[in-house]
Amino acid sequence: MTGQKQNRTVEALKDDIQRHVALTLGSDPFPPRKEHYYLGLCYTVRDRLVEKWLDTQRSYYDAITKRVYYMSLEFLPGQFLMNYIQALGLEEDCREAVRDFGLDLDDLAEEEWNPGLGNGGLGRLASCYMDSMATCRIPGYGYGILYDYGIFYQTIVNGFQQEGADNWLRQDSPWVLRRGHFMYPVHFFGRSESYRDGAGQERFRWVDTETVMAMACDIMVPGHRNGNVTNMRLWKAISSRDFELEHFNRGDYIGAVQAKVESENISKVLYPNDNSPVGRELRLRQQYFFVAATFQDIMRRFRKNNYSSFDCLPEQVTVQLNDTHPAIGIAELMRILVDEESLVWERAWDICRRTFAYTNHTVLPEALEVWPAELLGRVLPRHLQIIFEINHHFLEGVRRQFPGREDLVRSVSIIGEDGGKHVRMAHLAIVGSHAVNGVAALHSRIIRDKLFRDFALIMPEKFTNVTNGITPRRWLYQCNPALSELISSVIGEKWVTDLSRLEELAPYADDPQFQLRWQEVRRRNKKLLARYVLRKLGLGINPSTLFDVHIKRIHEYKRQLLNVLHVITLYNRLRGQNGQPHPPRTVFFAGKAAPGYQQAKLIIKLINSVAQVVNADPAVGSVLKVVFLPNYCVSQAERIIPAADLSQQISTAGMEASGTGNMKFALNGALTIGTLDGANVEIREAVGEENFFLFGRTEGEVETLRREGYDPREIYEQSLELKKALDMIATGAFSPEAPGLFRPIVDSLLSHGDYYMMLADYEDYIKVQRRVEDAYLDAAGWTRMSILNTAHMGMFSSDRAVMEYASNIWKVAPLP
Ligand code: AZC
Repeated sequence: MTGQKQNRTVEALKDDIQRHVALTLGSDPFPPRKEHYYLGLCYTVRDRLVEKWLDTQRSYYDAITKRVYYMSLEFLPGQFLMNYIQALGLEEDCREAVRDFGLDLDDLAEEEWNPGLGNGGLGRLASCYMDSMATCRIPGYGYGILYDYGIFYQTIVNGFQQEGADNWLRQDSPWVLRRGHFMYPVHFFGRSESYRDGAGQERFRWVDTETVMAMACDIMVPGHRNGNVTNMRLWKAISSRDFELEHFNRGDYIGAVQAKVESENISKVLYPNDNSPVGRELRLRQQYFFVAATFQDIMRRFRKNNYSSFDCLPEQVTVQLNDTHPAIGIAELMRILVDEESLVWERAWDICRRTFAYTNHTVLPEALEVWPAELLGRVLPRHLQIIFEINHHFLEGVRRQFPGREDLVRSVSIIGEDGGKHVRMAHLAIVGSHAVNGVAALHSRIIRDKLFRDFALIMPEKFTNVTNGITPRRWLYQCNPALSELISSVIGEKWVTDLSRLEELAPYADDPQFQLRWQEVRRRNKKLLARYVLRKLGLGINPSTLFDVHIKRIHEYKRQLLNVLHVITLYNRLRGQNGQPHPPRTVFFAGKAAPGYQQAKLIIKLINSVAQVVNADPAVGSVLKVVFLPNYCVSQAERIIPAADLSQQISTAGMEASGTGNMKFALNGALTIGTLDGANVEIREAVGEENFFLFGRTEGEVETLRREGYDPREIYEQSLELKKALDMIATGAFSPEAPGLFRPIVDSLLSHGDYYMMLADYEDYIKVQRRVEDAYLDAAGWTRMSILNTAHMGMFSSDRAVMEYASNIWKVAPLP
């Protein structure tokens, strides 16, 4: 940009910021105050996006194109301001504009709260895909719920997790545009009534319902410097006016207000469970609420497009189900087509199946959603009836295809019988979709060959894989400016929208000059993280130590406990002072535990207790430090990942569907210590096995061991170091104030069968950790591996993933 033009851009930004501070916020622009100027800047940036957003929406209508509806009960977008500014290419101008007011852009950006509208990987994936759809110009929308309370705010009190309310909308967010004119009624309860239509046909209608209104709230998602802006539409529950009036007419004023409050509870709070559903009525109502509102929006657009018949719905609409949470949509679309539009069942079913596709995100049996038929039938009586009918037609087909195979019929039935009749949502999703995908090659294979084996027998053509991806914009360009600049200085900036270009870095891996610059950037990032830790925890850490990082939800299958066992083992070795010395290391943990998951919460306490003992022991001094960073969220990940040397991806093989944190670390030049699980398998193939620290049993070995009988006690008895570590936990070495506190943890390993096979993988893990240390001592060798990790991560871009969905599943092309 020429100096003069830039000057004009900066002046215009400054004028707008001050105008918004004065006229939008009603605040005095002088003296400039951070909170006001932050919002002033937000509105200024928003103005510039809105125009492009309107253009984009108009272009969809002009093209009468097929649209993608990405339905997800969770999104984790992270902070918006910098993302928007960078997407618009306005970073330098904004920096200068606020500098002229004596403010710093990064400081202002920190004012923003994280919208915690998701739990973990599943929600973050949805947001990466939104970013990629916008950047790749795939016409699509995200649909979900605008929770008043996002994932709880985590503090650590005396080592224990404490949950606080995350009232992120207390001060209205400048990014949420409320659309009071897009309101749809959503019905619940009542009953299904049969009647005869004009032709004497038996039909059904859903009557005597209670109604809640769904109000559209939109958030813009811009593509990277391409003028394209997509929409994420989140529904907020508003009480329906009719509902209130009914009460008023009966003179029941308090009752009317109470009913209003209760109906608005639907979008109040996100369920804070990751990989473990809770079968509560409110949760089912949330699911149907957002599904029903979304389908009214889909139908409104479809009708506007001069449709000739519903048969062309699948040519204009494709719905991706992000796990089974929106799967009730299959019954809802059938209800719309059959009850409201009077289509015959077979025709409606054909349309329905061609419209939906389902992504599975977990094989953990306890994480597969089921709804008691009684509950579903009470909240959604007509839908339960439709599900029974879907099942009836489906099972008839199975019986025709596989005569005499009642075992098969029972296993694939949408209705499960043991422990009371229940609806298996994954079965409904598979039967009602034309494509079913897992999220990494290994995971998709497990789905096809094990979890849903019987379905794969009946409908093999449905099963496919789309390996997850992450957006290079947030997860490199935005979170790691120093590394981005270094990369761009040698290969240009095209990698930001074409990540495969990182391959061009590979020839620099052995270049001593480039290595020095790479090391310098990494050192700088580590210093920044050390400063953050000091600020947050008052704990001084040494940036020249090996930064060993394990950040993700706390879950037994993710095996934070195995990591703790290594930490204790290392601690004991350091105190024993025998053998080879160890390079200094700082072990970072961060993550939330579901509030009802006792074992996970106890693991958090254990980490903090071990940290307390280790960090205070002069015998280990600065050679080992342990840090638990409270309130893990997207913004915290953006700070930690660029500073990590070692990425812990150590789930029990076969249990982590994909993982996406693993990709973020490797992209930023961390080396992975990991099992052959989820996308680790493909990451290792991509970066080269010599640049990846592999350990542990394979998925097949885990299965064999489990089948043939696994005795963790035998391992415990045989390994001195392991025995010592576990005995210390069991006898209160880390909890002298309550010696029995961690007993349940040791019991889960020694008395309850160690389901996650921590002990089975312990020895190998410790060994490979030793190899990590040796490798780290060779700075040039490590740097080489680090560069090669980044260079080979191109295929893990969410742009690649979204384009695979687009061509293989959605059958949509990017807009020109
Ligand atoms: C998660 C998986 O555990 C994780 O491996 C994957 O990377 C992520 O989805 C995105 O695909 N699954 C869930 O969170 N699943 C549920 C049902 O909570």
